[in-house]
Amino acid sequence: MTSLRLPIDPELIARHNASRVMALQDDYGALSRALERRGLAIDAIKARAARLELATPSWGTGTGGTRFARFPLAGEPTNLDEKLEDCSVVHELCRVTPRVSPHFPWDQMADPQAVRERAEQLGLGFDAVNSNTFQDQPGQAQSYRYGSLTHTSPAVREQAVQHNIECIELGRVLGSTALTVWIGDGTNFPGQQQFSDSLDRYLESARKIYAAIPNGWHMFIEHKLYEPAFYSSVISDWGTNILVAKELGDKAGCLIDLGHHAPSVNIEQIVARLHAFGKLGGFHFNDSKYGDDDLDSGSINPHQLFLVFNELVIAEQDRRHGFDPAYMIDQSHNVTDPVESLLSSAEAICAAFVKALMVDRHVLSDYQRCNDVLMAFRTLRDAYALDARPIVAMARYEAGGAIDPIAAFRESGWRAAKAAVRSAASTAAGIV
Ligand code: LRH
Ligand code: MN
Repeated sequence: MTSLRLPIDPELIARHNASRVMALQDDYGALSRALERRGLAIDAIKARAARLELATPSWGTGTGGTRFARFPLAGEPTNLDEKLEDCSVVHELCRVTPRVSPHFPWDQMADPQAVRERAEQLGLGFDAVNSNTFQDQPGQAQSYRYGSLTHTSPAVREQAVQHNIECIELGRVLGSTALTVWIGDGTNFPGQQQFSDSLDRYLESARKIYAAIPNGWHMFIEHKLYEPAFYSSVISDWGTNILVAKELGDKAGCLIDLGHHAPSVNIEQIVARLHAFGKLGGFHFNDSKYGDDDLDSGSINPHQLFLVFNELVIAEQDRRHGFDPAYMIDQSHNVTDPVESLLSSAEAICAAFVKALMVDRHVLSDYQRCNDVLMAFRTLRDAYALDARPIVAMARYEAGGAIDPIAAFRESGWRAAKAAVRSAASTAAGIV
């Protein structure tokens, strides 16, 4: 077993917590009394919250950009090892992000076994691996200009299938148990492609990838309404996604990226539907106001995040075909320190989950049964209005994390220290 060498001095976290624990215990006590009045036990909620695990996106540790520009941050990671270091800082401070989701070839590695051991040294494991057939790599034989798994050329499709199989092989060594397949395939003009032929080609390719999925693994299909295609996307919505996942087999599940839907789509209902049919594979948490903005989770619409977790709490209590969704963050940090955004997002996701755990489900189902519409709504809103932070912070504190992770990160001087030793990042435009 590799010996643990965490990046932030545990002494710093202990000092940080020592000056904050009294206030936390006071807030926790007050919330405990408020929940007791509702017949809810705070420690049971805290215990469930403490088991929540999120995966950080390796690509989220660097500053992201748009097609217009990217503004690098001094001291941001410039290679895989530095990305893992920053993911370790996030987990050490918040204690809910024990795994990293890598993206290939962005995280290309010569020795995956050595990377696995390095990650273990940093207290990390690996979550779903992500393939990339939405960009052409230097020296690539076939171009993905007109698509990848759905391209009209068998040679292009085969190249894309082989890339996904290579990702699985890397993932096996890293200890991952899932492959996420998102493709940008689609059209910009009516008539550019035949919708059904494109989907037929997708299924032909996806079946080849599915055949290479090891036992105990999952294949997550990620749908997206638009971008980079702006007229039609082959896997555009949850409907196409669930049909494809059912076609492929039990190891296939649907991945919901919160930013991949048209504005005002009821995403929480999609969660309930996918769960009802045993195809709720996982999530890419982020937030958005307009398109796939990849903003920090809970930063724009925290109520939607609460409603999504409300459905997840219901699903966990009504397991039907089983319940084991993968929770991953997928964001692009254009104007904040990526570590701070990941810490802030982890906090928002935990808080949404805790608020959903604070719903008085007995009272709610009584009001639903007798169609007391307003009281049913108010029962949900009452939980949303409670302050989840004392439970999130207490669970984090008891797990050895920082009571205020962002303050602790700033107290550590991590970014300035890394700016002194890491090389300057490129200014190339694009999300990573
Ligand atoms: C596509 C997406 C996908 C990743 C990429 C970085 O928009 O959400 O999950 O491969 O972002
Ligand atoms: Mn995504």
